[in-house]
Amino acid sequence: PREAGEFLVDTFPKDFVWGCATASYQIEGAWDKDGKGVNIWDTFCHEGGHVENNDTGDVACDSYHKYPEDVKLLKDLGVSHYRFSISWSRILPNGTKSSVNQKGIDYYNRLIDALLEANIQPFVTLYHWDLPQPLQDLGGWPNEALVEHFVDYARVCFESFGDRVKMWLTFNEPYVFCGLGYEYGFHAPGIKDTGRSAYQASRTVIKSHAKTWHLYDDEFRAKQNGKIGITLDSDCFVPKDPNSEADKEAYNTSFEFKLGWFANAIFGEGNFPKLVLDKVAAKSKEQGLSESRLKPFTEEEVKYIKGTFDYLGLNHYTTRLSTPGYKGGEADVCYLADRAVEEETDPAWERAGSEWLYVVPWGLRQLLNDIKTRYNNPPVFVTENGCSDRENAIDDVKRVFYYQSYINQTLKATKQDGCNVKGYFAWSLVDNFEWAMGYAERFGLHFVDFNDPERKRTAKSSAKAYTQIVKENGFKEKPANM
Ligand code: GBH
Repeated sequence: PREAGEFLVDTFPKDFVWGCATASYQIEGAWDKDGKGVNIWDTFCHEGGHVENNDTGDVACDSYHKYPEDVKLLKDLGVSHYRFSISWSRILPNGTKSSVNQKGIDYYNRLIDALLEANIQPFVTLYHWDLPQPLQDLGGWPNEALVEHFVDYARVCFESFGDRVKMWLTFNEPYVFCGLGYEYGFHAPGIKDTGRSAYQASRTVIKSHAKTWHLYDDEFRAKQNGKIGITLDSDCFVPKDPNSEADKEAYNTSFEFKLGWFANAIFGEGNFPKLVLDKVAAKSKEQGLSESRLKPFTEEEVKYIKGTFDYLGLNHYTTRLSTPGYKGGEADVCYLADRAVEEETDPAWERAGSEWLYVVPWGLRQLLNDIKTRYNNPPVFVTENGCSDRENAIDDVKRVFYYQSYINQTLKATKQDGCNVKGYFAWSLVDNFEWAMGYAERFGLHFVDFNDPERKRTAKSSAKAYTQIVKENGFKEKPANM
């Protein structure tokens, strides 16, 4: 049903995980401290012309120095877990295992120990978009040589932190960093090679993920006893006209070209979705190419990749209405032409502070149900969900509503629909560097004053609302504003 329905007063299962999420480049700052190497976001920001206001992550929230304050904020929220990412360039300044930087390892040791001291469990993402520049100089993710480098880096992380970190994620949102990084060029490294590089990058990323999962499984799991998955992002899609066969097909195409692109090989039947392979192959043929621009995995690769997960991390923010179409030119060679679906919005939907973000709480419930149906109900952590503003609001009533309503839909999916949801992470703990939008869009439960050298943090109303949800493990009563 395309509506929120009645508010559900109920609680989550006893062992449900509550947390907040951040990412290294977005919060750490200290871009050149203690031996850290340069990464693609350092380069992209310093180049200028790519980010609103030419903002950079040079200082960001200065969490490299202020992490004890972040830990205190987490403790005050009452969450059991903190999802953060490791900066590859801090650990391996030139990207490869020939350059281990002990000072970088020390930083994450301090952070992890401070978390555990506060009884908060680390949930660690190995890669949240900040590729070491020297590896981009080799071609970046479209170059399959990166598989070995990623696995080397993962090994150093498991060896250094795996005694205390029990929850791992290989990648954050490959759809975004392959697409925005190599197809559209809106994100670092700013490459616009439509219809090819993002597809190639996706092969490297999926192989890197699988090989890292096997590494953990073969060499670390028995001793360290942790778990490892991947975080994928997806909007919820629905047919624009629920009664139109063409729109229903478009909904399926949207799904397969977004979540399916990365999920099908790992969580699904194996390989890229047949629909995606067929569509890209057909377009490639039309374009006179002898080979498809998206190369399928071999049978051996399919077997090696399939099932390489302990859980799915899901980042979700918003919803789209799918209908067939492509507004570009006949001869275009690109992802959007391959997909040939327009993804629209409903004028009735409330908007947030980001161009792309519409507040559609029921979308999360539907997406969780889609995942349950399509991938045999895997364990899912909602590893990001949240809402932006451009008003610098401390009394952020919209964000309060967003969390209450999206979490209530998560509760319905969990309790009423039987979706295997294990935890929920709010994006984000603090306002931070919002990629191409710089500091103009804020997602934090805590306000950060970016003009203050101390980067003072202030709890917003949403921090209080989230604290209550966490404390009640759901909703003991309907919130007054709902
Ligand atoms: C997440 O991406 C990221 O993991 C996180 O780092 C980020 O801060 C957070 O969301 C909030 O954005 O207008 O064409 O440039 C969510 C997926 C990817 C959705 C970028 C919006 C912008 C598309 N987002 N996308 S475009």
